[in-house]
Amino acid sequence: LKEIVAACRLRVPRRPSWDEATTSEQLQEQERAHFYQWRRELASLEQDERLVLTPCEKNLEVWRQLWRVLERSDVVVQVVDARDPLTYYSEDLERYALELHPTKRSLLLLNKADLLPAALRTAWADHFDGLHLDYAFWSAKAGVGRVGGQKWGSEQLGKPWPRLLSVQDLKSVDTYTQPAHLPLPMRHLPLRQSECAVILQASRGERLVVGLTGYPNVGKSSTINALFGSKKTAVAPTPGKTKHFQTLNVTANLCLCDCPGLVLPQYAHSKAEMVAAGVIPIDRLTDVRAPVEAVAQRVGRRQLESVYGLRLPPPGHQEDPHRHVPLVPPTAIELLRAFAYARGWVAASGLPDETRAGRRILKDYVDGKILYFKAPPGALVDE
Ligand SMILES: Nc1nc2c(ncn2[C@@H]2O[C@H](COP(=O)(O)OP(=O)(O)OP(=O)(O)O)[C@@H](O)[C@H]2O)c(=O)[nH]1
Ligand SMILES: [Mg+2]
Repeated sequence: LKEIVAACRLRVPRRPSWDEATTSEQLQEQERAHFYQWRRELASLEQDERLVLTPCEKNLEVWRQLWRVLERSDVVVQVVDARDPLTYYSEDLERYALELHPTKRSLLLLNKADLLPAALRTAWADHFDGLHLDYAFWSAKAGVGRVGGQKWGSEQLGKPWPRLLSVQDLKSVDTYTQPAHLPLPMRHLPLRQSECAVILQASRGERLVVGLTGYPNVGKSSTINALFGSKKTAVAPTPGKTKHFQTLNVTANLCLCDCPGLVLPQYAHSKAEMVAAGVIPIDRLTDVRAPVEAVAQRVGRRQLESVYGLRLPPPGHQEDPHRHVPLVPPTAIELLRAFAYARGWVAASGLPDETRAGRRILKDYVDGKILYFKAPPGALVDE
């Protein structure tokens, strides 16, 4: 109950309202005051040890970037990592967009869908259908989607009207029985051409502005590059690559806006889980054990042994009677030492280089070399 009560206060900070009469100095000052008030509230929540908050963005400049992107976007796309969408999804961001203007549309883009097995895509599609959210599965890495054997991507977007796929198009395709034809099964892409026109009219803009927002490292910049079919904005395997928002014209009446990634205020299970979620830069980590333990528990013994060709020590049942089940995950120390040893990585101390091993494992996890995905709450998905 306490968490629910507190969750009401866990909001994306709003930009204070302004009009033509507000000078830029006044606005800056109000923003600062407002923002520090928000941080104080957050800090008071954090004092309660029972609540673990995500290490959310504390820099006003980065929030200012988000505010600008939200204000100018007709369609606010929240990009999330399809392997674990709920960790990256913020309902409050959608609410905020609507507060800014009732015609703003939100879309959930489940990126990195290439790393998600079809059964889980179906399960998540059911989940988001149930919530009546507009969503689409997508993979920036695969670059383009295919519908009915037809490529779509920059060519379609390059036409005078943005052709974000219609529901009609998708109905004609059985996304789940043609995996060879359809490397990116999508079930639902909600923006029809006619809808785009309506949104544009309502916002009285000249161009449809589509803003890509979301956590760091989820693939916002990659998505933009994939849509353009060329490198327009820098991409990196570490979070925090994009520092300033960038507006890119696709056509005379469609424009994409790349926003820096922000960790939004939410409850997390632990900081280790956030590292595993790829939103904290791995190279700056000093303690790799806790996040590696989280990863080991997620991906399991068998996969670690087969991907890395390792032989992990069998669970030591003296320490813990529950650990002699054969598939019990290794501890972080067991995994790190076996990994460093197998690669001959030795630290200055002469011991196995756990930090180097840990960073490598965490990067492989974030990059999808070792696989993990979550099923929607309550879903029964065959193992
Ligand atoms: N497997 C897979 N990897 C992806 C996909 N999209 C992006 N990536 C990888 O994810 C990492 C982050 O991509 P970016 O596009 O820089 O992410 P971003 O959201 O712009 O990140 P910030 O600028 O830090 O907010 C890169 O290593 C990409 O190659 C995808 O669809 N599938
Ligand atoms: Mg980026």
